[in-house]
Amino acid sequence: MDYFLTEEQLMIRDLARQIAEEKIVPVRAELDETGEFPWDVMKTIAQSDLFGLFIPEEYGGLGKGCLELCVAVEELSRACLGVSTSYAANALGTYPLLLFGTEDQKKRFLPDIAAGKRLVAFGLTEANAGSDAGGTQTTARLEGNEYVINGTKQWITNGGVAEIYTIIAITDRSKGPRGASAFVVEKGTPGFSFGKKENKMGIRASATTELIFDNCRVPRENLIGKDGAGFLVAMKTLDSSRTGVGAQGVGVAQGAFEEAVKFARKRVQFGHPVITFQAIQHMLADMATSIEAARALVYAVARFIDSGAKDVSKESAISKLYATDVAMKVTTDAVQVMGGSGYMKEYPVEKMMRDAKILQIYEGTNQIQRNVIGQALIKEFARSK
Ligand code: COS
Repeated sequence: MDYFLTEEQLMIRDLARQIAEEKIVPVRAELDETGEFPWDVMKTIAQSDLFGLFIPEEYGGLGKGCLELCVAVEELSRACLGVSTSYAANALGTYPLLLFGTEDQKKRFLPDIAAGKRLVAFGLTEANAGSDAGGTQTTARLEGNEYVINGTKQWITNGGVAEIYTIIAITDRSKGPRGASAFVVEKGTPGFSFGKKENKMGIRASATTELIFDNCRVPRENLIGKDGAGFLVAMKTLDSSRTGVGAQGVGVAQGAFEEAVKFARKRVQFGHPVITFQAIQHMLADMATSIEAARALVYAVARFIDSGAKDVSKESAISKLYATDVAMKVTTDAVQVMGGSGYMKEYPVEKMMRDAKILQIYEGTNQIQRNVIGQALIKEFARSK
């Protein structure tokens, strides 16, 4: 289907597709097996300027928006969700600086991020603060001109490999969600270390660790936005990034669908290629339909975000919810179409199915997306009365 992408957007898609096919497909099974971080691929992405896609030109980026980022993320995800997670998490970690950073912070950090010289991670989740983002226990105490951070963040994508961390910590517990603040912390800051690397079911090429803060002192200038604005920074960051998770869902679903079609054309049973059987055709038809619907939704929401709309919570949750549920269904069905072969590691679809599961969990579980959508609807109904 034609989504009327501009020449430039098509070039971005082709560039990301070329990197995916030439640099990611040949190594994805090995990365999945070893759990090694894809440094070589990151270097190629950096050379192609794709890290700077969504960063304004004045800070060394290409000045594009959410749609271009989604197009690139989709193509990388079609090849490997582990690699695309490392790439997309970089954008997630950058949004707090982009949306709320001071001019000085932007000048200090964005050019290196755009050039792919330094990776970024976003640190919100903790042992007791996952879906309940307001349950943050990590603290930041102001002492003179420094904040002293204490606590542990959990399951942080790009943990250990990133140089720049945007994190949420409580500066005033008595104020509830309004007592949280956002900070930027650089790797190497005394008192900041990493826990063990997690051994995951999928997206194994991506790095996931704890962030440990033990009397970690950062200058006051590292506060992002106002003291007490941390919950808002986190929510606006997630509003901006969730459509990208939807794009990951479209990409991995597309990749699995293509593998299933390729296989069904070759596999012969009862004297015929299995693609000639209606049972298989109906599954492929449903897969193709849901992928197209998910892509149309993700692109539409990305365009809505790029239009400068103020409140995109509901729409971004809708796109994440729908496209990632599609990803889980389509990758599972791809394994089914391929039968015993689909279950084996010789083919990439079992990995795609394992990888897809995280999309329904991270950046807010799909149950939380329904809560966000439901709350937005209640507000809309109240306004329309
Ligand atoms: N934009 C702006 N403001 C927002 C907002 C948004 N997207 N979401 C909430 N707020 C505001 C609310 O309006 C409310 O303001 P008031 O105090 O003025 O009423 C305040 O923030 C607190 O909101 P709420 O009461 O809805 O907070 P909850 O603690 O109930 O949490 C959810 C809301 C569940 C939506 C939030 O905790 C969430 O998104 N959780 C998932 C987090 C997540 O994605 N984790 C994954 C790890 S990060 S990769």
